[in-house]
Amino acid sequence: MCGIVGYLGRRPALPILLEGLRRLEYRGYDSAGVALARDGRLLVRKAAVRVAELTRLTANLAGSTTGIAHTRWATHGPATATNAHPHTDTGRRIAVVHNGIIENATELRATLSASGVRLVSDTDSEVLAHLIAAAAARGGTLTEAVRTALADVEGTYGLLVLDAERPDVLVAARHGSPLVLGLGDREMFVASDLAALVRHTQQVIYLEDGELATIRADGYETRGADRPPTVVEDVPGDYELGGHPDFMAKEIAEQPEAAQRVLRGRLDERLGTARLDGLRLTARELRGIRRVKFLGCGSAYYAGQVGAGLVEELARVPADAEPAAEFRYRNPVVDPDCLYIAVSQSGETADTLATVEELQRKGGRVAGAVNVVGSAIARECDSGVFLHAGPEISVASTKAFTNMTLAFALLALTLGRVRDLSLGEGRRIARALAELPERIGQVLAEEDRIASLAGRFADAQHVFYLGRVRGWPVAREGAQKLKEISYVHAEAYQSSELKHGPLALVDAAMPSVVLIPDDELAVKNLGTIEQIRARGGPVVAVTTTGLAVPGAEEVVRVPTAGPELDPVLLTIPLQLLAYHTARKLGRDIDKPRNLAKSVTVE
Ligand code: HGA
Repeated sequence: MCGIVGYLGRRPALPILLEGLRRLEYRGYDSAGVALARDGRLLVRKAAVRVAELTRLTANLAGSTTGIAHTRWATHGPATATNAHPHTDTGRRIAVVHNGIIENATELRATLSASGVRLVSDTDSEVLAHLIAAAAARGGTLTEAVRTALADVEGTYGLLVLDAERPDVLVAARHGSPLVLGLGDREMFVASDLAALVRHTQQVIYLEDGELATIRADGYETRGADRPPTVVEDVPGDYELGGHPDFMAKEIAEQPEAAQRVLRGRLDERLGTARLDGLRLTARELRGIRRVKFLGCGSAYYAGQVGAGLVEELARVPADAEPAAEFRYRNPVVDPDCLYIAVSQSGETADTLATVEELQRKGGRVAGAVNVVGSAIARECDSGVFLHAGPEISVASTKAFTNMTLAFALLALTLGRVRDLSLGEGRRIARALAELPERIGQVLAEEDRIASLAGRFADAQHVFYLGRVRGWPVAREGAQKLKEISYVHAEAYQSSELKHGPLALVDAAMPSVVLIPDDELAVKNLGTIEQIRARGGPVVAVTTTGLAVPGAEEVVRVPTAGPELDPVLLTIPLQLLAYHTARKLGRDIDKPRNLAKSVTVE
């Protein structure tokens, strides 16, 4: 999605802005631009180009210490130079960069046009520049002008405003789209994402929703209460490849350490339980929970489905997962005894955030399962579980997905142990969880062998991913991974559904990946392989060591962590299969077409 960077201080702004945009490239974008204030004028360069090209286009723009910059992911109007941000008013006094959607843009455009303003772009965002310029022309501070203009605006925004006549100030406003201020030494940074800041400062202020900040080189002001800066843990290396060919490879490889981080300090092997202090629930309150519902989008939803299985299995509490947007729009019946878990890597997913707000309006109890500390969902839910996966840059989720499933295993264990899960069983699960990071490392050690299978998928038009019960969410996540980064059509089905329709598609050209956890359903899964083989379909079985899998042409094995936790391990080879298929096809792995990392628009 779009990225915003701003700088105000004692150094030349341009290199800092461009470097910031480069750090935000991973989010996906189609055009880029920058505006600087110099000698009372705005210098603007923008085009439907990559940041490297923008750097060439701006080579002659030096000499300003204040500026704003943007990478656009179009929602209104095609990716052209005119539609790229920053947008300016007709007099070129005000420049704005905007993330989000102005919902009443059509009406505002009509009103502006009627008053003689000539709009030059197709975007919703341009109206902001004209409205702010009109307010600024009436006098007062830039902050007042922005506030006045926003009173007429409906929709979502992360907004940063530059006034050519007042280069000592920037104004930032947030409503539904994240913005974070970075505090430097006589310099201030602004960005939509920490990635653009951590090279310069570890001290940040997350703007609250509805907040408007006046930023000067020596600090910032808002109407909100003073708050101490958050000290971020991320370091610049988190945003660098460190010898890996791309971020997805790096993030897959990081999973053993990432898994250790989500478990650290939360497992009690002696008492066979876990501690999730961030949930802020006493044992009695945990016992009072009668249902658990996971809400997320894409991989976060599939991780929630793994979580729901674990909660039902270990705690015998009814649980399910649902796409956050579906839940929100069907006027849900909110159950006061249900624990709702909002799952999001970025913590900024617009659909999930809106779901949290809907739940809170209806008196639901909602906790976050979020990777980014300080993100909107993390702040909106006053309780939750941080995923501690570290920054995830690649659009396709890997380590965050794994950490989601592990966090949910901890939740299931906690809920189980305040109910009927015995000490012995609790200890078995806790031990298996403690060993999981090492087991993940063992799966990763098989990468070359798994990579050798990728050719089968690279040549295929369509691939089935099949699983039942514990294997079903794994199959869904596997299919999702393949389609999003390789663009090979992949569909997941419950193995039991195959013969009720999809089997008609199976032939020699359609490979199937069959998930076979070593559980009581293994025999049934072996039967699924037979059904496919009888129709000439090639089969890659993904299973645990020790289980004989006759019939499959290829077998990928993972060490077992016990039937309950095997889904976590079975996911890892599917990440590698998707990754190596995408590599064989020469795809842009970290930035697949049409997708963005954190989906901050509806
Ligand atoms: N609506 C604006 C900004 C889009 C956006 O925030 N994408 O993530 C536009 O289309 O320019």
